[in-house]
Amino acid sequence: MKFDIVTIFPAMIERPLAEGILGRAIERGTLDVKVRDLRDFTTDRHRVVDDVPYGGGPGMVLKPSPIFAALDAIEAERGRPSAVILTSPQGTRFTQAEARRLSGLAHVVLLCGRYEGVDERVRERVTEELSIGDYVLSGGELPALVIIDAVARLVPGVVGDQQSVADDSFSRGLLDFPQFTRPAELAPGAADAEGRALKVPDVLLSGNHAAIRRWRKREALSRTLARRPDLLDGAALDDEEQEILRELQDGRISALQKGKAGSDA
Ligand code: 9D3
Repeated sequence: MKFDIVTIFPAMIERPLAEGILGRAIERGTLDVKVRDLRDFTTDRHRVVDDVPYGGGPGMVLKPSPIFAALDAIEAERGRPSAVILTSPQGTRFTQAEARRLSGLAHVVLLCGRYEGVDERVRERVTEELSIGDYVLSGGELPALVIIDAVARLVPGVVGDQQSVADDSFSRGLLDFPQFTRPAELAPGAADAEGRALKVPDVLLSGNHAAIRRWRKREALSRTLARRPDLLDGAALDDEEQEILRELQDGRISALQKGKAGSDA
């Protein structure tokens, strides 16, 4: 899959992309990512990319011409992209479903917004406008990295273990179950705030794979019920999971009737 990222801060994008799973996929050629410095598409001596807003007001606006020139250069060099995405606080919310949809495209251009915004005429060339959430960032570079990371790991061959992609909590619609690694007991005598020993649950050491599977389902469901009940509406649950969920919900209701709060465990 091909990506082009247009930004006034190429260094903000380049280093993170060279690391980890994406870095390896780029080395192998599974992903083809080009980062474009918007200033390279200016024609004036000072390489100016922004200007004051017509009508007055605070802040600066990204000029349209360098952006049009960058998009023309990308198309000339790499062909017509499948999508041109503008990152902006006005965008629709980027979700796992959006990531899945974009991962099926051959060539995606990401335009990183900055300052108070971009000249409205740029939207002529934009096919979608995406926000990553309701918080104020200083520009679209981190959102572009978030989008490329979430999309690229769904591209076949990018993540080594496709099973881990398929099992992913958000693709399944549940939060993850708790994970443990060695040692089975921490610093003999060590205890958590409630005085419990910092021990790995016995079931995980039992070798009883059916019991382990059921424990993990229960933990994932109980966490999701406690922390993100909104996710349960869209979750694809098998028969066993539906049964466990009903048990948990019943437990919660009877706990409330006894005047206790529902517990996470
Ligand atoms: C809606 C906020 N605007 C009110 C005047 C000002 C403004 C704030 C921050 C304009 C641009 C920005 C820079 N942010 C992004 O470019 C951005 C963003 C974000 O801030 N939050 C979540 N997703 C995104 S995607 C791009």
